[in-house]
Amino acid sequence: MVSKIPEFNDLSCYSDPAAQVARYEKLIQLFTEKFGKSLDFVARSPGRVNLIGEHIDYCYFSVLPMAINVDVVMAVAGTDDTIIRLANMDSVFEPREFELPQNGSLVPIDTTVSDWANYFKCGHLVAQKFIQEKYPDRVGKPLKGMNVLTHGNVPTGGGLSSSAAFACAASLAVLRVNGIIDISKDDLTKMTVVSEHYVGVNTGGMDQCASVCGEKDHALYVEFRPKLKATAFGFPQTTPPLAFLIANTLVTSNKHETASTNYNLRVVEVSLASEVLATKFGLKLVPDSSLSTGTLRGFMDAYYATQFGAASWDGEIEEGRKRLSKMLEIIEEVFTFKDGYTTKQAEQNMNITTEGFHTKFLAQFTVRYEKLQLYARAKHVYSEALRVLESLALLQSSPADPVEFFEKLGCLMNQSQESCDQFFNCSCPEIGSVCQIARSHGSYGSRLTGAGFGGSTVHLTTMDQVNTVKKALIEEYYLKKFPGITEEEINKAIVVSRPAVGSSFYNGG
Ligand code: NG1
Ligand code: MG
Repeated sequence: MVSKIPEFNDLSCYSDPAAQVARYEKLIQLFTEKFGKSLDFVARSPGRVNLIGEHIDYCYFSVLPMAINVDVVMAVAGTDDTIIRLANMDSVFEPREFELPQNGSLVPIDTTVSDWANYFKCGHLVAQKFIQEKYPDRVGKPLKGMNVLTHGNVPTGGGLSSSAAFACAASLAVLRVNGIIDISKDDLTKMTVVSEHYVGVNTGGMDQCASVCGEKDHALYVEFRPKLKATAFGFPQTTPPLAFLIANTLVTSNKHETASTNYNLRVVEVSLASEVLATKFGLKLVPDSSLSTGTLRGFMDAYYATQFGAASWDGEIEEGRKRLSKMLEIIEEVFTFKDGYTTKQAEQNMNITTEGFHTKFLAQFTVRYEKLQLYARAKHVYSEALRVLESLALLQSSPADPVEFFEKLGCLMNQSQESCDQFFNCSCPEIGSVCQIARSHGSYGSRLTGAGFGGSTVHLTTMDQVNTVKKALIEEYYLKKFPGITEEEINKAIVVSRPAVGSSFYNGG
């Protein structure tokens, strides 16, 4: 069944509708004041948090994120001209206005400037492409002009995908203003997955998928192979209900400055690991990553195809357990240098020349390293993929005892944190302290979320304990580490959320 983007005439898509009333009233009132006309509808899309499955999406192993209770809302009205007028309730983002090309070509984006309107433009661009592909008679004609007033409360720069939320809300608004009413989640996901590529960011797909497909009280099982797909799995309805607390360590890892030793180096190491494994077994991997090399998922499939004539793994849990456990055995044997490979050792283990090695692995991104941690990275990836499967199995098992469920899921989250720290080296001391404090004050499971090296953490707790965890983090982490931090700054750093509804329309007001 194709599921459609839901529409609401009230605020019941939120877990705290009452808290949203004032926000929506203000949005609607301000819209009318600004544009002298009432709005047609509100399009909204939420941020997301990854519950488990870190640094494995680019190896094409499935992940388990959920949409959260903070979102980007856009009050919208179509106009009779071809001008897009953008306003934002946050005064940091000044109003923007631009005219759509009269010949119907896609809206140009200047990626050399960092401007909030670019995120609207990339949402606009992918929506227009979709419209043109679906309705060829609309090629060559500009889309309609629109007035838009935005309000976003997804903290920016905290790993909660505020940019994906913004681009998804923008695409949704553009589609509806231009008469596309029945929008499937699948179509919106597919078009928005590439939207941020137009502002120069090579995102993977988990973020948009979670923002669009989120469902109340459900985690999303996001698969990347054989194709991008999100399936919602419900959390058990317990008393007390579960809650997720997301706490930003406020230690920023500047992704661009540190990429050469952090994110990009990890992408290179996992590709190298897959190639060393393939060489050992005489296999040739199909280029299947952003580096045009093999992936650890690709190796697993190739190994099973040649050894047992088996088809690619289709995601079935029992088969996944078996294959991933086998991978964990294989890496113990193949990677003899447990503490890392020099470039020379890596080359020898791949039968590749120094020149070939550089062109294939080091030319696209700058990376810096002393040793390549092939064993440790592969160990994290395969064990983390297995933990995602175990989490999914747990969600499907509808456990009778809620505490047992929380403890089991929490345990997997804690193991994920340990693996991120020990094997993927993407944690940091601050993440470690935040997790420790939370665990000793009512969190069942605590881990970093997103790329790590700083940034946000996620904690599994229950509604009745969430304030205890929050208080402990404020007293033992935020106030100690950042004396003089304001209440407002703390409130921005901590988000409490239950799994939320993804992209939707609001027609009330
Ligand atoms: P964050 O740090 O939340 O943006 C990044 C990647 C994800 C994934 C995680 C690690 C981007 C936009 N997202 O997430 O795709 O690889 O790191 O699991 O780079
Ligand atoms: Mg982003």
